[in-house]
Amino acid sequence: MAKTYLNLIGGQLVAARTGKTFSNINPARREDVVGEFQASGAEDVDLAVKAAAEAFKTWRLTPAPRRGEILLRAGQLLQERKEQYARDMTREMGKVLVETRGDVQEAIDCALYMAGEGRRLFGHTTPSELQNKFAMTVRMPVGVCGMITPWNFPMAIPSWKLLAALVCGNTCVIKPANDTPLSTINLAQALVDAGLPAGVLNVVTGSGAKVGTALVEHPLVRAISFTGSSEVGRTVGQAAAGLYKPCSLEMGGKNAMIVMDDANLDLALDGALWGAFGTTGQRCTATSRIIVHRAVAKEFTEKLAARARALKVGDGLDEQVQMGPQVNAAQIETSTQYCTIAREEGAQIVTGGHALTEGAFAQGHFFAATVVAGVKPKMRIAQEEVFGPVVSVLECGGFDEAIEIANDIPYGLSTAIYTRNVNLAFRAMRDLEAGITYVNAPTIGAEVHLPFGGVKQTGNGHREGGIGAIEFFSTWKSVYVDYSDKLQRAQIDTGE
Ligand code: UN1
Repeated sequence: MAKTYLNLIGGQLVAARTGKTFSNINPARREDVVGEFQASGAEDVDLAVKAAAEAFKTWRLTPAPRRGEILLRAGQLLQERKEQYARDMTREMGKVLVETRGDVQEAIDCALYMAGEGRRLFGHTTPSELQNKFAMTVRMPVGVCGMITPWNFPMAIPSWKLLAALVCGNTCVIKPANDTPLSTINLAQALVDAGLPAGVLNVVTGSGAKVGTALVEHPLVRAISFTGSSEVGRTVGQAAAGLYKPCSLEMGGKNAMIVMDDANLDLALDGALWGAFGTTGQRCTATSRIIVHRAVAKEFTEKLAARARALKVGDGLDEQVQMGPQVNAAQIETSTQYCTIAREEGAQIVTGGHALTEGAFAQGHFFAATVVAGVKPKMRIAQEEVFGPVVSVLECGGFDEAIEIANDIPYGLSTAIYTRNVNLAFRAMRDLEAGITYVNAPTIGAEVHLPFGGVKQTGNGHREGGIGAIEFFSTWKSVYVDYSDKLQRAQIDTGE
């Protein structure tokens, strides 16, 4: 019998008022039920938000360095529990153990960074235009924050949002993805064990339509942070806009790696393989287009296909396995459809292009590592996010054309260029329209202390990670202190 997990509301583990649960299934072995989780509804969200609003009264007054110390302790607990939490994550999400260890590590890194932020949270002092008057800015918490998080980084992404929000003095209600609720519950457990007071963090599991919507719309929720598809993000953003709520959206990508003719080709191949097939291609930063200089395209494509074919696919809990399953049947369906679309558009599937269903693969949701060649910039396979192990190779005649192709998409998250020409590297850093650019490294692998996010349909101008997240989860207050003992009028008493 699989274990039943409960919501965390006001410091208590409680069942959903709906009385319903849903099963969390291991995508590598469907008969393995990771657990039963609460299929919550609007009433559960209401209770959680009210608990968070109550806890805000004292949490906002807790000195930020004290808040940071709790995060530091949580980071230490995550370190101690890293292996168990990584295994839980591979079981519910599918990605291989080295990667789920990395996912937990990202939460640890974030905890250490945000713990330090408890002793910074810097504002400014600035001269007043009047005599005997003092001016400064201070960061204030926003209030109760609602978070909606995806399944591909089940602990890292919740940590980016929660830990930044918490150190700033906010209280939180988080709705994790239905495919991966356990990793968020594990993160919450570490925070609770580290001493986070009751109600400061609340976890409500369930569907986006019921729990997500109720969270966005709840009048006591003051800010929303969402990571997921551009389609859902638009709905979340529209709802939040109608309620005048600050809303951070981090969404899709169609990330390009440019490989110039002077590149170290073996290095570029290593990068392409990791960027395209790491996390089974299910990262918003995944390398999904490789724009290769014509002079090296044939050699590069052949070698990439050979490397892709040689990848060991299987259950991520097996240390020998290099690429795990996709997270669920719907993702397999999407990958399959995009391979059909690519064929119909006239591109060639060089390797892969289909689900893996033989033998042990039949028990899970596996898809072959896929390389598509002969892709033209305007094809759907070159424009739309697949979120699976499917990478397109496009040819270019030179640097300017490469940049043009790279930018000719609706998204702008991550980009990369492989070249040994320092001038081209700097031009790429300047000209690629994206929130992130890598030189001689693949499109994945952002570190927590740098701003994370993108332009165009990838985001709505906010950033996660480090100081970017602090900006979103705090609000500025400008404070003026007049110690002249007389009425001084700004803009009027100019001293002339
Ligand atoms: C995501 O794909 O949604 O930069 C996040 C990276 C990871 C985070 C990815 N650190 O690839």
